[in-house]
Amino acid sequence: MGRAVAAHQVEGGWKEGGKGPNVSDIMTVGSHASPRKITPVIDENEYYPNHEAIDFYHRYKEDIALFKEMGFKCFRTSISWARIFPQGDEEQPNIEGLKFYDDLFNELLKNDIQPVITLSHFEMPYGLVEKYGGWRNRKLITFFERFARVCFERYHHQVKYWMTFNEINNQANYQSEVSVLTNSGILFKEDEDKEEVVYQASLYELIASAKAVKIAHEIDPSLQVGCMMAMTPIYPYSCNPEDMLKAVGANHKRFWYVDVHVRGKIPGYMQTFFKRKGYAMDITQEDLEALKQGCVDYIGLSYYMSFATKGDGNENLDYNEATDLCDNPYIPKTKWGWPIDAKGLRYTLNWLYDRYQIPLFIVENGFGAIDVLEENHQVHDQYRINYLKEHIIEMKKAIDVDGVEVLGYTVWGCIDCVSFSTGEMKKRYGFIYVDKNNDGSGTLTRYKKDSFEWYKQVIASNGEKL
Ligand code: BGP
Repeated sequence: MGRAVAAHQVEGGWKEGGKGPNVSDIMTVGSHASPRKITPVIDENEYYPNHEAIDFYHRYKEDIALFKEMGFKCFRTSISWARIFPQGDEEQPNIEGLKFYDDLFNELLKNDIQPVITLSHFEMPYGLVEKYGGWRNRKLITFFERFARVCFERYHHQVKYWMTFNEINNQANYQSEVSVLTNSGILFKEDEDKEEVVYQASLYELIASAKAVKIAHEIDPSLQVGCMMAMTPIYPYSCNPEDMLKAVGANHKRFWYVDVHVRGKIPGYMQTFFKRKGYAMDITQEDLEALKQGCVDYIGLSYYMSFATKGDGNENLDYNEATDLCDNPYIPKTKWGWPIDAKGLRYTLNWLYDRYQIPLFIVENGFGAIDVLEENHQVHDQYRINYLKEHIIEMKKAIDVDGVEVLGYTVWGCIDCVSFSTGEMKKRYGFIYVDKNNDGSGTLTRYKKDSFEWYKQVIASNGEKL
């Protein structure tokens, strides 16, 4: 048991150690009501939360001491691709960037905390967007392979558990410009078919992921490389067969990525979909072979919520994430409109394990809330404890009753960090409060929340004492 973060949401130091700008560095602060702005050129009048984030780049030793105190067994973060290849297309890596992660991983191991690492967690060098158009360009496969090889060679003694792309399926919502930019480095052109562009980029990423898995196993057969899915199961609104079928189609569109990662081939329902839409996907025999040879060892997943959908008579079971979801009357929502459904975690673990029969690793789950720092520097976040407790109970049922194989559980945001979707600091997940506000003000001092002591005993009892 442990916790998780991502490089761009905690590190800051956006220009330090030779790092180049990455896609999250050009996004401003938004809110649930208004999305983050994407500014291809840095605008001096805007505030960019990821530039300093919570300054983990300079304070990681202090933070790891707190993780140790909580008893973390593992800690998930990512490697900032732009620290290693500042523009993305260099032949040689940036040594100072590599050195930063040597030190970070050593510090974790010194404290008996195993690093669990994602290669690309919603970030990539912005140079790859400007020069190549991001993952719309096949050349990215080679750049990613190079990045992956450098990381596996350098860190394979320190890191055993890896993931290739964070929530690769988040771009199934291709209407969200933030999701598309952070997943695949794409800025849309006017009048292009967004869906087609995103599916092609996804295919290139899946090929790159498979090649990375193969490279990892060649370098060190003991490495475990997983994929990482945003698992938001889509329930049928009712037992009406129309709703049931619509949900089948919706889950296909959201989770076809897992089929490719685990089974090493493009599922039939996607092949017929591409044909029907007239999408001429660029995929060669060699690519298909690469997919077969790069099946993942485990499925990493985030679980925050479930969705629901209603049938609409569409014979092709087409699904559009922006328009085809409906409210589920049985479950409440957070302030940011995220449905809270602990039983959905048990459902998801069963669904995945029945289908793929390989180990699962819950690498994100958590509760984003507005916390209040009291005058005595306490934060009473019982709501977070309740949320996590309910989810851990359901995870245990999936393991003990349903026989699902779960490798681990890392809660999102051990320490408050920049929200991915809105860029806000006030959407907090941590057990450790960071004094920093949405406009960047604050001392960056760390304070323990009530959930800190609670999670400490959860880890110590391996989930027995909740
Ligand atoms: C996941 C991402 C994380 C993270 C988390 C919480 O989708 O992998 O990077 O931020 O969600 O989301 P948010 O920060 O938008 O509340």
